[in-house]
Amino acid sequence: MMRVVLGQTQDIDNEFLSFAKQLGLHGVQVNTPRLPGDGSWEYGGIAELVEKCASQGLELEAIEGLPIRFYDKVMRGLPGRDEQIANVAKTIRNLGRAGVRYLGYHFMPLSVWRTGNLPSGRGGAYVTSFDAGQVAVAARNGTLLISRRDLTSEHDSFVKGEGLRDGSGCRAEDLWENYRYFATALAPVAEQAGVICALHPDDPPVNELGGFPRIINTPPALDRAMSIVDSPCWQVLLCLGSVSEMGGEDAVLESIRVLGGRNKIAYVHFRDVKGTVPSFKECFLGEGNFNPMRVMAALQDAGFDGFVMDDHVPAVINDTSYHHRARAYAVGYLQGLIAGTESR
Ligand SMILES: [Mn+2]
Repeated sequence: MMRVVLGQTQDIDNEFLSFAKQLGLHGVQVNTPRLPGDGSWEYGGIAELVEKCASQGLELEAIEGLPIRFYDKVMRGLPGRDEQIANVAKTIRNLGRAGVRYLGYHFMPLSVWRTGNLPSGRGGAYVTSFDAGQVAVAARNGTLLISRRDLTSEHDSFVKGEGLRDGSGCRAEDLWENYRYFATALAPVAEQAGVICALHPDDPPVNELGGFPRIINTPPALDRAMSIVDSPCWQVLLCLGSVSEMGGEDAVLESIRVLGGRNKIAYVHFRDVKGTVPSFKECFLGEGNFNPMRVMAALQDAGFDGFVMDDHVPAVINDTSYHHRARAYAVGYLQGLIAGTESR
């Protein structure tokens, strides 16, 4: 049975857990938690988080957002990558031992970029946007938004920056080779630990940003990434927002059909945008590129029976930095979709 999980917080406290219970949920996710450990997360810190959730009757379903500094050399193929891989393996084993089933990660050393955050959403809601044609200007003006949860202490994960430049000369095929190295080393560890490593697609899914290639940027690329190792513990964190940015509803339905058919959907970020690369902006569910009901039905028809969750949400009036109001709207929307889908 599909279910909804609440997440995208960096800190799990009792208020967050109460909010999840008030929304009628049984599980939560945490993104880039501040856990003890240098280069890896220690068992004790993970177990404490799991216990904190369990004490409120909630399951910690997933941890995502492996800090970029844990595996930047792996992504870039630099000396020191084997040491980082050994540390990621340690993290995976600690997660498994603590009973966390999913580790979400991405393969973008330069992270998520946006060129705008304006009250241009429905009713004046603040939404972020990306326009490839604006990147150079935003970088020059210092208004480029770069998501670095590992560097900020705010719920809003974006930091303003002049844009990162990468002069390593890494080409797309080099990055694919680095991904192959990463996957080949860690899939067996994940299997042994009983943890599913879940790859988040690139956001924005363009070919290059800051002089560095992006490779997980089309539905076939996701399929390719899943063909590198043959392991039930190597799956996709299907961010529908990122896939919608690639090609709207067609891309979303294709990825659900192809990945779902291979049992490669770990869990789902259920959000949408208006427009596709090179230019899109975020929005509320139901006004974006895809029909949410068709997409939820496609997930069910593909045999997916895991969890879907909130991701980025527009900022509405008087909301908190965590966006409780907008998240409650998204969660309620998803619960309604699931109820509707299952009563077909
Ligand atoms: Mn996402």
